[in-house]
Amino acid sequence: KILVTGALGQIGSELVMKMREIYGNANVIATDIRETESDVVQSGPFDIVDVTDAKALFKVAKDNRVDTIIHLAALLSATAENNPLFAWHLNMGGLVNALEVARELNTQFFTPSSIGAFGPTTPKDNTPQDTIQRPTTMYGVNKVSGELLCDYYFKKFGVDTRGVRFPGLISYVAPPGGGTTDYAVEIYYEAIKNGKYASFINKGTYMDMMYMPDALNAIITLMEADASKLKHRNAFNITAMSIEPEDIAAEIKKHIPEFEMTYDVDPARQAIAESWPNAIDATAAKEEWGFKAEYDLAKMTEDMLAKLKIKLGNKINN
Ligand code: VAH
Repeated sequence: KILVTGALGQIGSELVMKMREIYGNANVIATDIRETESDVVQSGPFDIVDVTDAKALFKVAKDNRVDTIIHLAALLSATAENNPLFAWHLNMGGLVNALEVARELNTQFFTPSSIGAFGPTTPKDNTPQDTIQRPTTMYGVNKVSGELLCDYYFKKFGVDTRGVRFPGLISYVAPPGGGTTDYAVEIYYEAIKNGKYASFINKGTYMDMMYMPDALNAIITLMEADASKLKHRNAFNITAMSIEPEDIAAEIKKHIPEFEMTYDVDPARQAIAESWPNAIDATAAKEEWGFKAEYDLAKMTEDMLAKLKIKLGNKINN
């Protein structure tokens, strides 16, 4: 049985549904800090759990006899930068509670890291799997600490911890919450709704990105990988594309020729973006567990626009 925290977030909303398809509805227990009208809540077990409440988290894991914990509950980069102390409390308090449950119940464990775990002194192009990690954001500090803590629980207590450094994730099911890469999601919604978008990240700012289906496959492939083949654990560089706002605008224009891109740069999120790599190297993930991405910018854009036309079209028509 699999316990997912942060199950109503951008990744959780889709990962829970995919895991229920694969492993059975009753075998994926979704939890989040609140309950909403959603497929996740309606299609299988759901509990309200605050991951900073160690006892509550342990109880839901023990009562359901889980053997795998997917820990997604966290604040993303921009939100964390606005509330750094709360971010430390939730991101690190939640993580150590989840790791303790994994240790006590001897479960497998996944939690994501991010390209945000790198900083201004990290090589920006072809960023190696093993390199300098001196992030300058609270989110980055949380992600590097999280990587080290997960490796520690593996080495010290034998907990089977695994993780990936996610690039910006693009999806149409649940909106991301407070990320720096969210411009790459908003642009598709605005292209459909208004035919124009003012990006808060400046032109020429390259970041790694990935379409959600590839992110979900990466989690499941890594968790099912042969442990003896893993030279790394927390966390693997993975990416599908390195793009800047103009690249997305140009691809959207192939479908919506009248689309207009402008810039209204947010200095705070621009500064975060500039502290991150342009393009990371995912060789270790490919070699150690067969990571591969199916969606490039063209394929992602085609799918995003088609799916959002349906999703937003329904709303506009009703
Ligand atoms: C964020 N979407 O922007 C997340 C992610 C690499 C970006 O960590 O904070």
